[in-house]
Amino acid sequence: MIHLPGLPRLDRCAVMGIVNVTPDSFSDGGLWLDPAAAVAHGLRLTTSGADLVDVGGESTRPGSRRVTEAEELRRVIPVVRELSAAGVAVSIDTMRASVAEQAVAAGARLVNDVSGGLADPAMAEVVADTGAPFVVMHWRGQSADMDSLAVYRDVVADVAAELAQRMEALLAAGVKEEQLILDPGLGFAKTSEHNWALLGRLDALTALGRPVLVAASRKRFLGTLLANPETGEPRPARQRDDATAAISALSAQAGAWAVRVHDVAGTADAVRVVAAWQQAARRG
Ligand code: PMM
Repeated sequence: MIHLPGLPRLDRCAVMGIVNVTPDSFSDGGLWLDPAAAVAHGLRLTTSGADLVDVGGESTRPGSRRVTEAEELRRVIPVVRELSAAGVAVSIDTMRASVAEQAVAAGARLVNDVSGGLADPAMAEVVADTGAPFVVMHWRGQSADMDSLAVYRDVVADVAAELAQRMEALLAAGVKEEQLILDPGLGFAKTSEHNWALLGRLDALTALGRPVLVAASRKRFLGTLLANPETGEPRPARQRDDATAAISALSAQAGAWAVRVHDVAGTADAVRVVAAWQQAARRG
């Protein structure tokens, strides 16, 4: 069983629910911008079966611009503090070391950095100092220009090699191996084909020896897969939750440590089905 410092021990794939405290995230932008609404949503996700709640204050949708540090802090810190005080295991989704540091001081137990420590040179030191688990997502550049960076020789081998390099750099900066969690970064400098290739070969990431987080929830490649056969229109983001739950089940079966989702209920059921199935298979 995987154990990460400060996080609950589970005998199944963990469910990370999403609270985006942003006006512009692609599927829930503007819904939880008010701190009280964000806290209420985080508590609802916990009741629906989330093991962790990921709070973010900056949208990373393709083409998006950065928010200021002051604005990001203003959005996330009260939400992190209140959810943590209510006993929720909170994860802070940020590329900024200062935000990570203050969020951990406010009770966050995990730092989720979509840049894997690349966007802010101070991140590694903060993560090393806090000792909190750290999600190292595969990332090649800011969202404003990431689509032009989706060029790979072999996407599975390249992403695995780039994550291995990141792990080495973080270890050299004082982060402990037991803190590291890896994430393929679906949709970040990746086409639909790249995303599917990475999902189909999750074993290439689990082989790196650290827990793997899969964050496919409502992403564009699901909209493309489920496009209206007549018009070719992508399936709208809010109608991609059944497909997301299917990905959660398959990720759990493939050995993912956790899945990060907007709609927690379907995925909470899916990971329990997989755990029961695997237990039965072990009994033979
Ligand atoms: N994707 C988004 C935001 N945060 N964090 C991790 N670790 N991995 C991801 O793929 C990821 C992330 C963008 O999606 P959202 O708007 O649904 O939060």
